[in-house]
Amino acid sequence: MNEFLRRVLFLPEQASTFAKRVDLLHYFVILTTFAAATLIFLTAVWFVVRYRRRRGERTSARFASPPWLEALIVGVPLTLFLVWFGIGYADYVWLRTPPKGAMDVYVMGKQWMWKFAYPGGPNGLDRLVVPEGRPVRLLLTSRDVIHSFFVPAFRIKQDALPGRYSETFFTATRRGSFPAFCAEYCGTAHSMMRAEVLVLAAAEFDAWLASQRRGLQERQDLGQASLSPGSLTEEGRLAAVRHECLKCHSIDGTAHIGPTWRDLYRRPQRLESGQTVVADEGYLTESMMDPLAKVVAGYSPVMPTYQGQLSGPEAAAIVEYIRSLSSAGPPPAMRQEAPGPAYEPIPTQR
Ligand code: HEC
Ligand SMILES: [Cu+2]
Repeated sequence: MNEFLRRVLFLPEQASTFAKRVDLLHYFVILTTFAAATLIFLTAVWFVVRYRRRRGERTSARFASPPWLEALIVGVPLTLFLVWFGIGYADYVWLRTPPKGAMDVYVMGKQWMWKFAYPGGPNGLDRLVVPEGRPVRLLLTSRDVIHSFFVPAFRIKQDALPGRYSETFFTATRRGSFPAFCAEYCGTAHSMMRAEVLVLAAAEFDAWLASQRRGLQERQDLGQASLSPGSLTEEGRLAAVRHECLKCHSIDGTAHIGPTWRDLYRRPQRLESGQTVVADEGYLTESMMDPLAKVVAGYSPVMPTYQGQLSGPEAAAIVEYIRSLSSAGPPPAMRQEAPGPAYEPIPTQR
């Protein structure tokens, strides 16, 4: 049934844990609306025939429907909408909540290519290699304009915005190669902004990752590549120095004119307004662009806005820098334009 409907509706393969759930809701909505539309059409035809005007007959002026009919007409659609909402909401929460322990991959959109970087290496263009059956969290950002990372077979689509991180996750259930697209018109070569998602068996993936890292290590030993030069973290530190953020912010835990950046990332922050927010990527970016939107409790609102002064990539780099200032050790950094190696061929043939 699932397979039949998938084909009839021209849906792509179902290659992630989301795909089937998303499709089931889709079938449910489309089948009920089809049925309702058909029913209404047939009723209309029946009425046209049954109640057509006959010679010498006078039409009745008014017809009042009984309350039970009114209740039915309101109740049935309302129930359906609420059921759809219920299923959709549960699925949405699932789709938006990456499980703990998911593997992180940084995704950067850039006119007109996708760049994928694994914490600790490697990085490469236009091919995302992932293991089957393990959750993968994508942290997306953009170097220039808004892009959107779309993998139809996984039923995921997530905007990549300049100057901030957005995230999404998936668990691939099928091995093979699946196309990924940019789903946000981003310029003349938008339609060429494609990538491949390659799903390998978990063991195969581990072997691939290890061999990629070994290659990286060898080149590093030879001085041809290194794991950290030109890292986003370092760029962020330089941008913070350049824009004199550190006049007001410390990185050692002491409060200054502004709050310290040490351990700021993911910290619940109490605001002047009495609310508490978690200092995630979105909050950090907003704090730079619109500092008065959320003022931290106990500080004067003296921070100037950096809207128009910090470029998108700079803001993203500073966020990465702040992320790295964690006592628990720096999170894996996304390398940006380091002359990293492109991926080597996959060890197995398929
Ligand atoms: C004139 C001093 C000053 C400068 C310069 C300054 N800030 Fe701030 N910043 C503050 C103050 C004060 C606050 C707390 C009040 C608020 O939230 O607006 C703050 C808050 C923040 C926050 C939220 C921190 C938290 O603990 O929730 C971030 C992020 C931030 N600043 C980033 C930056 C960046 C990035 C720069 C440089 C591009 C910068 N600031 C430059 C004074 C400054
Ligand atoms: Cu794009």
